Formats: sequence, C-alpha cells, structure tokens
Amino acid sequence: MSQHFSAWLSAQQQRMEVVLDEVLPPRMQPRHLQEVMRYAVLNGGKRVRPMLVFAAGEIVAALPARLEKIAAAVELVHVYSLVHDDLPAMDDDILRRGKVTTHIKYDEASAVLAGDALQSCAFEILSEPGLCASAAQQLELIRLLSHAIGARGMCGGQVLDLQAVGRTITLPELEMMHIMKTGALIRAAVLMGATCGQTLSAQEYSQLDHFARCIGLAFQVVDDILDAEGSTDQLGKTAGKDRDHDKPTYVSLLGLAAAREKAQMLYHEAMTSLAPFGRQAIRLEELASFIIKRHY
Ligand code: GRG
Repeated sequence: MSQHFSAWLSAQQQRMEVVLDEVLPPRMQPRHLQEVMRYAVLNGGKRVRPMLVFAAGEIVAALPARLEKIAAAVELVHVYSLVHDDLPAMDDDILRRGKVTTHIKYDEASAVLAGDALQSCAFEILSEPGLCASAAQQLELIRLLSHAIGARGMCGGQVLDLQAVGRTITLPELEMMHIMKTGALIRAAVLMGATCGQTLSAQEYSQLDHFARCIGLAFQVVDDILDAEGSTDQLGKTAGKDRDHDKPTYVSLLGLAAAREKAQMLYHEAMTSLAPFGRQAIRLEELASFIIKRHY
C-alpha cells in the first residue's frame, strides 16, 4: 500500500467515524436501542464500502457532503447485515470487529431490532429532502440500494448460503451465492457514489458497473481465503468457520492456490474496466488493490 493511499484511507476512515456518530446521535430515544445501534456501528470495521462510495464519487465530482451521507447509508446497511448474520439463527458467532457480537453484548431481541432500525435509518438518510440535485437521482440511489439487499441480492444470497451448509454445490452456484450475498452491496456502493454527481455516459457507467461486479466477487473470494488462512486475532472474527460449519467456499471447491488465482483474475478484469477513466479512477484502483491484498 503506498504511503499516500494509506494516509487517504485512514483520513477517510476517521471522517466516516464522525459522520456515523452524527447520524446516530447518542441522546436519541429509546436510549437502549440507540446504544445497541452505536455499539454495532462505531469503533470498528474497515469501512470499505464507504471508501468505494467516496472513490466512485471522485469520478463524477460529487459533493463531499452528499457522498458522506450516501456512504453512511451503505455502511449502516452493511452493519445491519453483520449483526443479523452473527445471530444464532444464522452464522451464530460471538466475535466481530474484535469485539463480542451485538446479541452477546446485549440480547438477541435487541440485536434483531438494532439491525432493523439501522436498515430503516439508511433509507431515511437517502430520502432526506435535498440530498441530491434532483429527486430522480435520490430515487435511483434508493432503487440501487434496495435492489442490492433484497431477495435478488444480499438476503437472497444469505438464504443460498444457509441452504449450502453441508451440501456439495457447483462453482456457478457458489459464484451466484457470493455475487448476491456480498457482491451486490459492494456493487451498489460504487454505483451509488457514481450516481450523485455529473452524469456518466452509458458506456462509462457500464465499465464502472463491470469494475464493481468484479471487485464485489473478488472481495468474497478473498474473504474465503482469509477464513481458511487467517487467525481470529488478525481477522477480529472467528477464523476457520467455513470449514468447521462445512460451508462450500472458493477454497473448499478449488483449493487455496486456485482461489488466489481467481481473486487475481477478477482484480485484473476490474482494473481493465477502469482504463477509460484514467487518473480520475486512481482511488478506485488503489481500493481494488487493497481489497485483494488485505489481511483482515
Ligand atoms: C434479514 C433476518 C435477515 C437477515 C439478513 C443480510 C444478512 C442476514 C446477511 C448478509 C450476508 C453477509 C453478512 C455477508 C458477509 C459479507 C462480508 C464478507 C462481510 C465482512 O465485510 P468486511 O470485511 O467487514 O468489510 P468489516 O467489519 O470490515 O466492515
């Protein structure tokens, strides 16, 4: 990671911490629910999806204040998915972002409700009057996010994931599951960042969309590799869960070496898609590299 990128990343992460603190003010009622939401959201996480919003927003010269709100909405939805994913009915985990999971710190009902409330908070932010230059742009943001996290995106992918436990699935089935469960929200983050500034040509939008799809899938391939290779300390969440739960992954289907090759292939395809944007896409390029090379 270049020093320049690493400084950018940590400045943006700090900026996100402030924005998230502002959208979840500590004194809101009911105090308990607000406390649970803040526990789940603040002080943790790489904030990759907000970074993708910022980096895509640079391509269309979007206003920083606008991007901050959109990035916050995407991160709140991501955190909701983590809180629900950790519940006993789902992945049943006790550690997330180096802290005990939300339902362990509080209780299951609080974790379910905090996840639900984070999701509605995200859509409330996106529908705030005046967020974008036009109502049509705001509707498009809401469409992109709701599509990405519903039955044909994240929730649908989670169902496929739960159904796959202990079963043998094909590579195309695994790919579809990963694209929906993880890739769809990452793709939405990029497209949302690119939707709130100058308008891209259809060709440019489709290039960016291809980048977003490649990097969304690559993110989960790397996650499979890290789950197999990383330690609990390094990841801040329980390592080796996929193998322990007999879950099909790129590593279990292809082996570590081929999984690494797949991630590299997707990375190169993603970079090729950015070529028409030249220097404007530098942050997206750096983020793609960060996603592939990350150790946590
Ligand atoms: C609707 C009841 C109900 C449940 C939904 C949506 C859902 C359950 C689960 C979502 C699926 C999910 C959690 C996918 C995992 C994606 C993934 C790789 C998460 C880790 O992302 P990072 O590494 O995490 O960016 P940090 O902590 O850095 O933000």
